[in-house]
Amino acid sequence: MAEGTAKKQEAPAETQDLTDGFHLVIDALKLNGLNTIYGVPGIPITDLTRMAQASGIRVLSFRHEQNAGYAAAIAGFLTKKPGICLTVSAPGFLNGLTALAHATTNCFPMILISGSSEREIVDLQQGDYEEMDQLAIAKPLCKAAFRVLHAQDIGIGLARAIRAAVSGRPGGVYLDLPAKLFGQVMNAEAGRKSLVKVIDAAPAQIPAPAAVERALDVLKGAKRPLIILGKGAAYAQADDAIRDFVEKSGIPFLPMSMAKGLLPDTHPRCAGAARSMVLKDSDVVMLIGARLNWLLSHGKGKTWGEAPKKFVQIDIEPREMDSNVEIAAPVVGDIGSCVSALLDAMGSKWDAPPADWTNAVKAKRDENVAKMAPRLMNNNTPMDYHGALGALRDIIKERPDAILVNEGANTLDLARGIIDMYQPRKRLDVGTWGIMGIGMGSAIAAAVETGKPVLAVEGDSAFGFAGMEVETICRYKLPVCVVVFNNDGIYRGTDVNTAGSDPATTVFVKGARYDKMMEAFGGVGVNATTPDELKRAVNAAMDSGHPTLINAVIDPAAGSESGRIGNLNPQSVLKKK
Ligand code: ADP
Ligand code: TZD
Ligand code: MG
Repeated sequence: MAEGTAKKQEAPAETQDLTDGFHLVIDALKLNGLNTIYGVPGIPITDLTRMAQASGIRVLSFRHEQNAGYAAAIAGFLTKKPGICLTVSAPGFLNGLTALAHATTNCFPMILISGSSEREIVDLQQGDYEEMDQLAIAKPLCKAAFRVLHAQDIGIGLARAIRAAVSGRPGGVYLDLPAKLFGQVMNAEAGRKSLVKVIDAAPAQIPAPAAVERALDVLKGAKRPLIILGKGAAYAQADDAIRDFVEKSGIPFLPMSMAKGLLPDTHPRCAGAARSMVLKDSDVVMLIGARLNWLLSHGKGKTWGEAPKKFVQIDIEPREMDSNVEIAAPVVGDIGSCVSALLDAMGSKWDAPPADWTNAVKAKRDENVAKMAPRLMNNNTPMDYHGALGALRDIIKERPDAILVNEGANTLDLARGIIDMYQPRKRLDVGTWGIMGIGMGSAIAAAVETGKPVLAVEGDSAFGFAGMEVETICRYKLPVCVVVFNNDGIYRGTDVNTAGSDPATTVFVKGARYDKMMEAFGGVGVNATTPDELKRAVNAAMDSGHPTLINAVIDPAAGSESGRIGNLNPQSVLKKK
């Protein structure tokens, strides 16, 4: 009561030219164009969320910090500005930390700002409310971590966080703000002067001319060249230069999952549907913003075949070179600058790759597309993945500016192959870790940051990691259509536990109706049992922009263990068949 009354009173004249930690944090964010916060309120940041909202910052209040963190991470990917996630101390901080580590792993710029307890008590381990040495815990899991103890350092603290997040290889940054900081008062004018507007936060990194020449020499010597576009290329927003380079060089390109759409999957040079062949048979491979990690079988082994390879790699991180295999021509710099420099140095005349190679790639691709086509047209009930995804594929073709969010195992791997993308940064998925649970946070951030309709295609298990955020989607009235591929479980819904009455570990309640979850919060729920029903329901959702969840009933026997990566499962020689 007393607190409420005090707040309503006019500030005394002598305090009117004062500011405090709350206001300085908000002013510093706004000064740097950071106008959206994803988070969960509570001690000590509840008032910060209120005051931020009052100041015009959009504050998206989630049901769990991990989802707010995933939203911030993908906002960073979409905008090239650090996505901001705001949490309370200890448990809220830890809930956000998975997302911060995910952002760092994926090279997405993000800042996790967490309130924390009093240093004096934390350092003496005297048991404060939600006590935890958060800075120390965050450090190994992010690109940089900072703590601000004095209100006059808030501007510098945020400037350091922004630069660390977006410069060089982007990543996650932790900013620790102890409770006491928010109430610290200082002269308003001095406060204003202490803020920093970060100039040129991610400076261009121009490649050395010799590196550019070396790369072109290697490409010129190629008989069967291939370009691999990764999500770093999507992030770089150098879309025109990349298209020009692919088209001028005439080299077939293979998009990694989140680089799909950088050039349309239907582009004549796209080798997406001939992936196995181009990886095996190519002789020179140029990586643009893609790492030779597990997703590319580390650049060696069966996937890459017998043909000797030479690699050209464009990356902003010099230490990425030779991480898995020798890189014959490293080009270190930002992708926009590197690709422009390559285009300039290519001059007006550039010989296309040998026609027997480009024709062979095209033939393989056409063959695979034709093989797949009839499966995508089936109208089976219960649906299989191909029938259901065939319907969604048509929808994205008709609505190429919609954003596709995708997670699951079979639901992910098959959708990636089946749904063509036509525009850059329209496909958001599980990223480098293959993490489940990113879907709802990604969908919310995609809708908020772009204003475009979002289609989230979710395995039933994947959806469950963050299902409660359908309330958030309804509360903010976001144009998100969630399709849950409900096959009663993880990979398949058919496992049986023969040892007792408990269900098998991979199966869920049979016949569950996820659509009812959306209805509980005022959204639209639909149960779809055929591809036609599914298509109608998604089109209606995307036309109306109303939050919608479609429970797509998928044959529990249709999937395979771990989708396309079953080979990564360790096998016990003692396992009973
Ligand atoms: P994918 O999973 O799609 O193969 P990765 O996440 O493995 O992609 O690789 C992305 C790479 O892009 C990282 O090595 C990162 O350093 C690099 N990168 C990110 N942004 C830029 C940029 N603006 N310029 C150059 N390289 C970048
Ligand atoms: N936990 C986290 C955070 N990430 C993970 N990747 C997993 C667990 C393990 N996992 C996968 O790799 S896929 C998956 C799990 C639990 C779910 C697959 O089931 P689904 O998709 O229903 O989402 P399908 O269509 O049934 O294959
Ligand atoms: Mg499933």
